[in-house]
Amino acid sequence: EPDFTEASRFFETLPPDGVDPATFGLARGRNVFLISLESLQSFMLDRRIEGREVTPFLNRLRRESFSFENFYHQTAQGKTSDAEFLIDTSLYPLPTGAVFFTHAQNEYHTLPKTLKEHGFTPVAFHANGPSFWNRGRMYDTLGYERFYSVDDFAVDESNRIGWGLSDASFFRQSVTMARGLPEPFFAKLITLTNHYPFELDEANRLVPEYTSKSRTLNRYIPTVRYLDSAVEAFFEAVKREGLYERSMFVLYGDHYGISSKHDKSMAHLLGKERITPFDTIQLQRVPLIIHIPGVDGRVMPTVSGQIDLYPTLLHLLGIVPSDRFYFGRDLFARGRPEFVVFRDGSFATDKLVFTKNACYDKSTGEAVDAATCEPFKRTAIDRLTTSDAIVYGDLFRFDAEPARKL
Ligand code: GP9
Ligand code: MN
Repeated sequence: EPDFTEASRFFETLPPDGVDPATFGLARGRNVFLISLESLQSFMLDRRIEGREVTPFLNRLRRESFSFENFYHQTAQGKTSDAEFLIDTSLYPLPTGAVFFTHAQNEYHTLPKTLKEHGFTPVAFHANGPSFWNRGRMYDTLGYERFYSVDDFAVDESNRIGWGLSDASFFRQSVTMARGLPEPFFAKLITLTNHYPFELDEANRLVPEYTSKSRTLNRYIPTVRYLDSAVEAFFEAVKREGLYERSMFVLYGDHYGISSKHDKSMAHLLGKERITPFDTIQLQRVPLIIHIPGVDGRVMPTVSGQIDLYPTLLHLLGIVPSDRFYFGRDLFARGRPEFVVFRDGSFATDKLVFTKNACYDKSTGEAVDAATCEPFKRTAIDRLTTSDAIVYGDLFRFDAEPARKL
């Protein structure tokens, strides 16, 4: 178990990010809309089901954005909240349980706190109660100035779907509230409609259900289509409120929506014979779309994960982090290693995937000699154990001077 000194030494051994001057500060001074797309997996993008596009708006948006094709979620049992933790702290979530519940009183170095130091107003919008995932407590710890929870939204029979407030109404009401914030603001918005069991009324069903043996997968298709239309309406609202040009938009999928229980139907949908452990890892890819109005984007093949967003967003905002206590790597950095570590010790590089004790060649999906993956195993484990020691031991409380320069 490393102590604080050893943990900080670990960070000191990480090579510095080779800052790309062409993208540094591209979104300087803009508001940030960080949008969690509930249960959205990348395999839905650019896909037609019975001839109909499932995510037409996101497909268009992607072409005018930095669109990451090999971006993976890294969550475990804490689901949505684990994704939030990865992004806000650039630490790994815990192997079991949800860190939002178990370590909400810890000291963390966070994105909202850093942005606040640079003049931003950090707030969160989510139409669920403050006790869900212990957000009420944890958002304080993470440094959000205000949490607009279900109590701040008008919810009635007309705008309720599945778990609660519909995404369309959630976005509309959130944008109105965001309009009154001191700028620049950092607004995290967490959607909800595309959540298991993927319920949707007839009126909101823009495409028919899929037809397979999995009712879950069948229902997922129209709720994903609905989420896409809600995001489109969100952008229209942002434009109407005059916030579009002076904002940056970061959209990410929080975690999978379709578990391995549905592999047979998933194979059917993907036109594959079966889903291998390699495919399962590749199915953990979720969208990451960074849209900066007025800036041409491009497709970004870099192998990456949610943990990388913290340094990436600071880079785009032109902010140099004042410490190096984070695991992520700026996704625009030069010479950045192509590497993503999953919570269970699985990992992916640009060429390999390691999972369930087998090593796969990414270009073929075939298992190869386990020794090929060996050099990365230690690094993956070191990261996870160092991160866990920080969380379990609340090690950042020993960092006397949070803004310490390394
Ligand atoms: C609930 C929402 C969904 O507030 O974040 O939680 P999940 O089950 O996806 O973690
Ligand atoms: Mn979720």
